[in-house]
Amino acid sequence: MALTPTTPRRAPRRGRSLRRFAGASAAGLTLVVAVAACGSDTSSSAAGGGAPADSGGGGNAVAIKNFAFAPGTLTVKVGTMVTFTNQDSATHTATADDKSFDSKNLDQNKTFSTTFSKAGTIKYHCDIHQYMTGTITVTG
Ligand SMILES: [Cu+2]
Repeated sequence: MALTPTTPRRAPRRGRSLRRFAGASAAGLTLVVAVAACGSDTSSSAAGGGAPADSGGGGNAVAIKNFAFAPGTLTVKVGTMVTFTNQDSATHTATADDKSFDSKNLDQNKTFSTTFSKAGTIKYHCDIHQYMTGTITVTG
């Protein structure tokens, strides 16, 4: 006899809590969809912004390729660091005619970086193949 009144009291409580749960999960789904939409927008705009920055950074790189410096003439601003990368299997150097910088021997895929702190025109060459020449113009 004592159990009979208890059962109907519990039943409505379960019903109410189920309805509350259903409402909460519907709201939760809406939030998940909104967050997912924001996430895809953010990643696509970030990828679009990254590409121009990367190509801009290529302006102070010199490749040593097919027994030549590329580009052969480079103009940079004072304080710019220039990186030479030897892409040949042959060893090369990037040596300033006035010896203001000298990479020494660069094997394949080795890099040498130097920073130009003074305005002027610097001619350079490969110490091993002296017909390989390049020019860096540093502007103030
Ligand atoms: Cu060389």
